[in-house]
Amino acid sequence: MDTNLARPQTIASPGQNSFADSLLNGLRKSSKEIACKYFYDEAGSRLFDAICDLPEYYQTRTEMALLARHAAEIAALMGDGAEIVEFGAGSLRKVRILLDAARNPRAYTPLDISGDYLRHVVRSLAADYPALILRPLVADFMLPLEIPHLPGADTPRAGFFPGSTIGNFKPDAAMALLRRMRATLGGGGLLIGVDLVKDPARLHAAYNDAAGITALFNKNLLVRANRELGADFDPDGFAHYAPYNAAAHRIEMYLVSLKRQSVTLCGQRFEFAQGEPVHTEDSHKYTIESFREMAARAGFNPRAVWTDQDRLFSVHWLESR
Ligand code: AVJ
Repeated sequence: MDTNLARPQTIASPGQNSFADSLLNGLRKSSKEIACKYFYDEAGSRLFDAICDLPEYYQTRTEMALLARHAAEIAALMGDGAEIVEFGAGSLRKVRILLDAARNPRAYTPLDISGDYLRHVVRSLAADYPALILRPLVADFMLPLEIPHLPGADTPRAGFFPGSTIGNFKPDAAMALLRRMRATLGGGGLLIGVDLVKDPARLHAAYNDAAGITALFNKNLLVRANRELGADFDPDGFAHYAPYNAAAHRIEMYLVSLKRQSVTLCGQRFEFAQGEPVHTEDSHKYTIESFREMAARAGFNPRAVWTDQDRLFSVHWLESR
């Protein structure tokens, strides 16, 4: 392994949109909101891992089973000697399935806004894949992004965006993101996991688990603001509320103020009425057809799609055309 390439390199400045700026802006709006990307500090990432193991949360285990079952076919579509580019802090368990099946993968390039997370990725993969070039890049994949080419012969790129993270974006933004990914991949394909429209009761249960882990995950935004920014949120003064909006095909997550209260953050006071919602996340669901249509509008050629027997989740291989 080339150790020069293993140190996370910063290729965009993710610092501009800090938690403090984003939170202040979101709470000043007439409909208050907190951006969902701030869920994932250390405690939040641990809570998300616990969500993935919940009996009600079918997504992670269904996607992993699809990747494992179709790994050989996926590897053939990715081609020989590819550079696998992962968008965002993915799960190492998922990428290992790909790396183990891939044909002579040349490089693994994880993009993330957290250098700490990337160092952890490199540490855990380097020993098991000695021939693989590890290219951790600190970058915000929401911004247009040009990844320098690896030295030597042209290496085909294969994108990886699992976990239905695409669902966090409204359809227009999701399409714009797909377009940017397509540009970054420079002719390479994209393997992407997408959660599917299904019985609302099943969706509701997945975001309102009996053990209350999703509620803790949601409230961790407030706990994080208290710890990192010295805010004085009372997490018990807010309720986790996650209804399924069937017309918009999405779970919407909120923290609802249980009383009239005020919170001080960075020297500013924010008032919350009793019953006032703070929007924290959207999780859009697609049909296989509606997702393929969106991918086509983003300039991809939707090729293979895999789903489970119960049609809970889908994994798509999109080619650049
Ligand atoms: C990681 C964005 C796919 O939307 O299901 C889980 C995050 N939020 N439970 C999702 C999440 C509440 C998750 N994604």
